[in-house]
Amino acid sequence: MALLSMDEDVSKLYERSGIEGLMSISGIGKGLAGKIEEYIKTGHVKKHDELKKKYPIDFENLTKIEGMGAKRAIMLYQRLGVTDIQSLKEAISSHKVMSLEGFGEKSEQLLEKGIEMLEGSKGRMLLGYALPVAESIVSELLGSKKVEKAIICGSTRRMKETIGDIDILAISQHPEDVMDMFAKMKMVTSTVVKGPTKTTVWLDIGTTCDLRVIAPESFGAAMQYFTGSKEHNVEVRKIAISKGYKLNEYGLFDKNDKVISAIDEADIYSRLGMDWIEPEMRENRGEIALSKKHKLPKLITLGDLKGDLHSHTKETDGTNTLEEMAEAAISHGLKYLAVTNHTKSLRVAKGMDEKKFAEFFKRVDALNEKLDGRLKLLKGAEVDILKDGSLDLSAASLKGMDCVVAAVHSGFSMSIDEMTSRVIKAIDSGYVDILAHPTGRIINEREPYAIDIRKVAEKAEEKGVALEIDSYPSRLDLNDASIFAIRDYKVMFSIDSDAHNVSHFNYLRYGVGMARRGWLTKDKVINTMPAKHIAKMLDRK
Ligand code: DGT
Ligand code: CA
Ligand code: CA
Repeated sequence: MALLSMDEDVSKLYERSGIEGLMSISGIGKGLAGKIEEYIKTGHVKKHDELKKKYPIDFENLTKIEGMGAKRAIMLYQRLGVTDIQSLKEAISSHKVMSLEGFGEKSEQLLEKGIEMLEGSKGRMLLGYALPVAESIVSELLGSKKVEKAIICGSTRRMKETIGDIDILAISQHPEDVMDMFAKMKMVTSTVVKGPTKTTVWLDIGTTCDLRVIAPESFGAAMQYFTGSKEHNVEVRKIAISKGYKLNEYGLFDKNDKVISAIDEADIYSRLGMDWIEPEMRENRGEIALSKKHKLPKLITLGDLKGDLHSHTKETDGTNTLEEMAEAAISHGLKYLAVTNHTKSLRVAKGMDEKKFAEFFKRVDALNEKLDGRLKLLKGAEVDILKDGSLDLSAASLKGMDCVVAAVHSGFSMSIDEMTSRVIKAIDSGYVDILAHPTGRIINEREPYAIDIRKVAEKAEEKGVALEIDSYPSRLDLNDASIFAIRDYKVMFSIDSDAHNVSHFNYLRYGVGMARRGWLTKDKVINTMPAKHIAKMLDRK
């Protein structure tokens, strides 16, 4: 997981910074770093090879289940003969796992859930992996003289958190040449079907991509159709029918099949008496009625973000220095950055204590002077919300900070009431500015913990605490559905990168995507505020 979320090849990191570099990755300690070093040098890990020889166990897939490490896999093999996911499922359904020492009923249920998550996730890929690849396919297509236009459609254009496949639309007078070129791109591993209008290929990232080539006059209609969602399209088509028209991927036609509109997407909506609808809103959640009444909200855009209020450095589980993170934030056009390292309870992330924060903040002050207004660094922490709802740093330490981000990192399996009170107690403390990744889910890996987000939003509203939209591709937390549910509350949001690396500021667009899917406008998001006002905004006393 930690390795997957890195944008840099681990071997490059190793070349540059050796075993220390490896250990700077979140969740990787000395033992694991040693094994990675061994793998980079020799292409093998002796311990792993030995284990594989000794036990006929499908470690690779079994350890993808949450809560399942090699040790447990071996134990399950020795006691129950479990070798793979199928045999584990059988052992679970006959309740053999819960009777084992060290397992119990709860861990049996957790394993069962873990398997469901793993299997349910099959085929749906994180937007954060798919979108950059879709963009590089589009730019390669556009690089060819034979392609007039190319655009991403489908769930990727709608910025859904996960995508089933990538859909791309292109205009060309030479469809066959374009399909040939597409099938030969370096990210393509095999071709599923190839025709002059539609080609489907497998990509090396593990998903498929549909390319459709259409005539120029149908571009708008095809865009509208292939952007979806299906549910949205069904409603739009009903409106067309009610006006005596026909709408399909080729255009909007009258009853004599005469084309009314086809080349331009906005014009098609307009001919139906509607305003053009942002792709992120096309989910049939009420956008069609608003569009007819010309009352669509003006959604927040990436360009509206002026700063980032959640980031990490090498001092805890980030991979870059404070100076490097500051420069990266500047190059992403940000005017302020809160540096919010982990606190002491989070040992896996080398969490810091009060003294370490004080020392670190001296460096932040010094760098702020040097930056001379190019970027304003805010002194902060991502403070752990402990099981009893108290915060993992002293009041004095928290009081001195510009931006306190609070988060749950442990004790996930509480009841909804317990978890809601725990988080509300933290919000009530008066020291918190932002509640980070409020549901704790990791897409395809960990379910959100049980929490009453409406109650949390009410308390956050009362105390002036913002709810985070964490932009990390595997988090996207709050997600679009939660944002949508509380969009009319007065509570404010903060769209943060949670950057652990200089490249992670690129993630902000995924958080913005969630916000847009939840219909948020710029005035609901605190970090759209200019640098000179943010300190006051965050000043909670
Ligand atoms: P995905 O790939 O599961 O993340 O979701 P989409 O929305 O990208 O779905 P996909 O790839 O099956 O199809 C792309 C778009 O094409 C979809 O959003 C709407 C349109 N579409 C596909 N099949 C149908 C259909 O049977 N009826 C209608 N109205 N639209 C369709
Ligand atoms: Ca798709
Ligand atoms: Ca598709």
